Amino acid sequence: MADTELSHTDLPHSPGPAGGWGSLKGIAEIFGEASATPAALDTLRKLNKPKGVMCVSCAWPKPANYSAFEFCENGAKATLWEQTADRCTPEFWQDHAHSVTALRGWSDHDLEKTGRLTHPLRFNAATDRYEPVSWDEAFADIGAKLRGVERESAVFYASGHAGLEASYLYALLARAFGNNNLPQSSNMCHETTSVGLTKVIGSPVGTVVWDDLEKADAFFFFGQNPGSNSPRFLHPLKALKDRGGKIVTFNPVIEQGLVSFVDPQSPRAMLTGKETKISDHYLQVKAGGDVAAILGLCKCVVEADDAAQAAGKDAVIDHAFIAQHTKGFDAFIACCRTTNWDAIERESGLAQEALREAAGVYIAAERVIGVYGMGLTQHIHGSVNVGMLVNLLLLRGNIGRPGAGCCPVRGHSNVQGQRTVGIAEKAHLIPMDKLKALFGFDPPTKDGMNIVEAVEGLVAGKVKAFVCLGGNLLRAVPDQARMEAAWAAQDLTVMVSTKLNRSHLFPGKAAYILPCLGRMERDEQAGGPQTVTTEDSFSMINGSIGHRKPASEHLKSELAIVTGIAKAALDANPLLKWDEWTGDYARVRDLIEATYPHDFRDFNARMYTPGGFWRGNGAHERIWKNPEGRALFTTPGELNALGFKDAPGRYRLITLRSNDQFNTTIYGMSDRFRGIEGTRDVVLMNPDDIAKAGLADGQTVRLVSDADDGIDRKLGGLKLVGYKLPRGTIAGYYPECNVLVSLAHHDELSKTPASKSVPVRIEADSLD
Ligand SMILES: Nc1nc2c(c(=O)[nH]1)N[C@H]1C(S)=C(S)[C@@H](COP(=O)(O)OP(=O)(O)OC[C@H]3O[C@@H](n4cnc5c(=O)[nH]c(N)nc54)[C@H](O)[C@@H]3O)O[C@H]1N2
Ligand SMILES: Nc1nc2c(c(=O)[nH]1)N[C@H]1C(S)=C(S)[C@@H](COP(=O)(O)OP(=O)(O)OC[C@H]3O[C@@H](n4cnc5c(=O)[nH]c(N)nc54)[C@H](O)[C@@H]3O)O[C@H]1N2
Ligand SMILES: [Mo]
Repeated sequence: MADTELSHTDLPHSPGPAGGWGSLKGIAEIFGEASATPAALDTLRKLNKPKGVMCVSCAWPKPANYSAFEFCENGAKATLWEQTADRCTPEFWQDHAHSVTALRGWSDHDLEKTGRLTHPLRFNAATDRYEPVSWDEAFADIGAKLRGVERESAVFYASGHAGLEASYLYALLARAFGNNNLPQSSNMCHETTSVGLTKVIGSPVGTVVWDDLEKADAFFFFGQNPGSNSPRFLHPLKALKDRGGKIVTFNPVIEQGLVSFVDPQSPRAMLTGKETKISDHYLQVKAGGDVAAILGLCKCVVEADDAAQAAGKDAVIDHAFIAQHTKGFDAFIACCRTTNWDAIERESGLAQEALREAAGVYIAAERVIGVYGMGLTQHIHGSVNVGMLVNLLLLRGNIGRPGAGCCPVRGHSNVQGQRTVGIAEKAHLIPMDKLKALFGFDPPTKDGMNIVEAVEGLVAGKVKAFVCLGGNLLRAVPDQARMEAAWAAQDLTVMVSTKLNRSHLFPGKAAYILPCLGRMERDEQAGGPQTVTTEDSFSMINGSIGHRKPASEHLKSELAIVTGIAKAALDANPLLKWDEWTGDYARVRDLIEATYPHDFRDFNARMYTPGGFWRGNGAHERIWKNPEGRALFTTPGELNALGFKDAPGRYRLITLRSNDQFNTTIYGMSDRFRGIEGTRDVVLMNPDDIAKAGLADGQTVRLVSDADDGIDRKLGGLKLVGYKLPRGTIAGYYPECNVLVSLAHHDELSKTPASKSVPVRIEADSLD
C-alpha cells in the first residue's frame, strides 16, 4: 500500500474536520453579535432558494431540492460582510490620518473594514482625499473624459459579481463606445478553461449538472479546495461517500475539506461529531506536476486495457466512444507507452505505486467526474493540464454521459454568466450581427485586451482610462509594484464598488468611486422592485431578489451606474433606451434573449425555476463544438506545467487562499484549516527543505523573484512555517504574494497568470 490514506490527525496542525462546530465558530468570531441579528439571519435563510438571494460568494450551483439552510460558512461570511453596519462615509476622509497616500499603508482587511461606501466620490489631488460629488456631476465628467480619449485606450473591466442584466448593458456600453476591451476576473482565473476546454471539447464551461453529481461513482480532484472555496460542494461529496463512492485528490497541500467533513446541517452529525472521510487517496503532487501525474494514471489505464484484451476480457478503454467521437488517440497512447516511470515519478513527485492505486479507482468506477480549480489553471502550461484531465476522462468515455464529466469549479458568483452575455474581449465570441440589428450601430470587430494585455498597455502608457465594474484589479494582478505607478498615470479611473480597497488608492488624473447596491439590497426603479439573474458553474440561471434596506440612500444599482455612464459617454441613439431599461430589468432580459435565443429561451418566465434553468451544453450530449467536431486527445510537449526549469535554490511558490478571505477581501487572520492563526505573512515549507537551506522554522525570511527577466521583485517579513509539502514546493498567501508574480508568466494559450508555480528564491530577512 502506498501511503495515500489520510485522516485529519495526519495534518501538520490537526485542526479537526471541515464543517462542524468550527464553521459556526468561524462566523461568530468575525462578526460577533452582528451575525445573530434577526435581519441577518433572515437573509441567510433566503440564500440560494427560489425567489431568494443568490449568494454573493462563489458560483457553486444551487440544488433544486434545497435544505432549510442552503448556505455555508463562507457564504455566511460574505453575506454578513456585505451587510455590515459599518459605513465609510465622506467624514472618513476628513480625518487628518486618512489621506489616500497614508491609506496605502493599511491592510486589505482594514480598508474594507471601514464599511460600506455611502456616497459617490471624486478624488481631489490638492487634498489627497476623495470628496463627495453628485451623481450627475460624476457621470457628466466621466462621460466627457471618456469622449476625450482614443476609443481603443479605454478599458472596461468586470469582476464576476454583477448580474446578467448590468453585465449585458456594460458590454453594450463598451461596444457602442467603440472597442472590445472587456477583460474580466476570469482572465486571472478560469480563462484557461474557457480557451483550453473549448479547444479539446468545444465547450468553454464544465459539462456536468447536479444530476451527474448524484450518479457518479468517483470524483477525481485536481487543485480545487472545496472546504474553503465552495463549501456547499462538501454535501454532494459526503453523499457520494455515503453511497460507497470514491474520491481521489491531487494537491500539494493537504486541504482539510478534502480530508474529512462534519455536516453542519445535520444535527446528529454535529452532536456526535461524526465525520465523513472525504479522500480515499490523497496524492501530494508537486506544484506543476499534474501533467506527469495524469500521464501516469493514463499509462496504467493503457496497461490494464492491454492486459484485459490479452486475457480476452472486456476492454478497459472505451474504444467505441473513441472511434466515434475523438481524434488524436494513437499519438497520445504512444506517449503513454513511451514515457517511463522514472520520468513520471520525478516530475510528479509521486510514487508509481500511489499512481497505480489511484488508477485502480479510476478503472473500477463506471462513472467518473474530474473536478479542478486554480491548481490546474494558473500555470504557464495550464491549458496542457486541462487537456491532460480531458485525456484521462476520454479514455473511458467519461464525458457526455450521466454521472460523468469535466467539472471546473468557477469562482465569483456570476463570473461565468458575465462571459455568456457578452463581457468578452474576443470579438468572435459575440453575435455582432445581432447587436447591429438590435441597436443599429456597427460593433467593433477587432479583439480587445485581456487582463495581461490591458496591464501591459498600462505600463506602456497606451491605456488612458479604466472603468471597473467591481473587483480590486490592482491587488489581483501580477507585478503589482509596476502596475500601481502605471495605474495612477491614467486620465480617468472609475471604480464601481461596495467597499474601499487598494485599487482606489492609486487614483488617475480624474478618479471616481461609484458606490453600488449589494445583491441583497432592495433595488427599486421606476418600474418597481427589480430582480437580477446569475449563472452558476453548471450553467444554471437563477433570479435573485434583494430585500434588505440599502446601506445608504445615495447608492445606485450597478445597472443604473452603467446606464448613467453610457448616457454621458455616448451620442444619443433611439435604439439605446438606457432609461427604459433602467426602469425595468425584464426589458434587458428580453434583449439578452433576443441576442442569445438558444441559451435564454423564455428567460423572464423561467428565472425562478428551483435550482435554476439550464442553458444547455453541447459536450454534455457529445456534440463537440470545436473546429474538428470531435473531442481531442492532446499529447503533452512537456511533463510539467511550469514553463521554466528547476535550478538550485529555486522553489515553486503556490499562492493560496485562506479560509478567511474571498479573494482580496480579507475577513480575518484565521486560516483554521491550515492551523495558521493571527497572521498571513507566512511561507509554508517542507521541514527537510528548511534544514537543507540552512534556515530555521519560525525565522523571518524574504522571497525574491527568480523569473529570469531582470525585474526586481521581493517580499520580506515572512515567517517560515514548517509544513507537510512536497520538497521544492512552498506556499504563501494571495494577494500578498502578487508582488512576486511576473506578468510575463501566464498560460500560453489563454494568458491566465501562472500564480500557482511562481519561481522564487528564499533568503533570511535582514530584519531578523
Ligand atoms: N472562501 C472563499 N471562496 C472562494 C474564493 C475565496 O478567495 N475565498 N475565491 C473564489 C474564486 S474567484 C475562485 S477562482 C475559486 C478558487 O478556488 P480554487 O480553485 O480552490 O483555488 P485556490 O484556493 O487558489 O487553489 C486551489 C488548490 O490548488 C492547489 N494547488 C496549487 N498548485 C497546484 C498544482 O500545481 N497542482 C494541483 N493539483 N493543485 C495545486 C492548492 O493547494 C489549493 O488547494 O474560489 C472562489 N471561492
Ligand atoms: N497570486 C494570485 N493572484 C490571483 C489569484 C490567485 O490565486 N493568486 N486569483 C485570481 C482570481 S481566481 C481572481 S477571480 C481575481 C479576483 O480579482 P477581483 O475580482 O478583481 O477581486 P475581488 O477581490 O474579488 O474584488 C473585491 C472588491 O469587489 C468589490 N465588490 C464586492 N462586492 C461587490 C458588488 O456586489 N458589486 C461591485 N460592483 N463591487 C463589489 C469590493 O469593493 C471589493 O473590495 O484575482 C486573481 N489573482
Ligand atoms: Mo477566480
